[in-house]
Amino acid sequence: MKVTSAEFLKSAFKESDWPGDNKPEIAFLGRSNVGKSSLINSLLGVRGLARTSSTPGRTQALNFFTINKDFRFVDLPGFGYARVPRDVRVSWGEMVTSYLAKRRQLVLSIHIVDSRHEPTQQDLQLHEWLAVSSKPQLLVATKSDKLSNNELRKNLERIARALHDDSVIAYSAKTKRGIDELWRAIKSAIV
Ligand SMILES: Nc1nc2c(ncn2[C@@H]2O[C@H](COP(=O)(O)OP(=O)(O)OP(=O)(O)O)[C@@H](O)[C@H]2O)c(=O)[nH]1
Ligand SMILES: [Mg+2]
Repeated sequence: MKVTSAEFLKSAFKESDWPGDNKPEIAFLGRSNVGKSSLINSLLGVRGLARTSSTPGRTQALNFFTINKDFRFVDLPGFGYARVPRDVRVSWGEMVTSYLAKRRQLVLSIHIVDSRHEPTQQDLQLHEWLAVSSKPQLLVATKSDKLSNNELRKNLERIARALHDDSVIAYSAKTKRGIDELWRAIKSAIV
């Protein structure tokens, strides 16, 4: 995919802020600090478009980006950051589940996990929400550059087993491993 333009559109804190037109949307979900924003930036080849931070749990809104004036990426808030206050955590769940359940523009959800770690209870829960939303979903294991090939292979098997999904794509925002495969999946979702 040739990216000719990538623009930040808006942050949405509530449903009435979601964009109203019919452009298809690809959602990026996962644990706080897992590398969602880095993955978006690396896919688009734009540094710093989606904000990356070393302070996890910062992003508490849905962030919409318009790509090629044609479709959108949606960077969803990360979950599982312990220091987020309880009421914020509750609204996180509501924000994400209502987006997944209601958003008719959503054509593909990309669930991002850390290739180094066993999926958490919340990853399992997210995986179930995605299954319930009955829209296409894709599992991506990022930060693969931090593992040897042997470790990566073992961990991919473990992730596939834990989430009952054996089509997991190994990715790295640093080396761009997996970028072609990921773009292929996105392209076929938006046509
Ligand atoms: N080595 C390596 N580091 C990565 C990769 N992806 C992300 N990181 C690092 O991991 C940290 C978190 O990345 P973010 O992209 O901000 O993660 P996030 O999921 O958007 O975090 P929140 O928005 O806080 O939920 C940053 O320090 C990134 O530089 C990767 O593929 N390889
Ligand atoms: Mg982020």
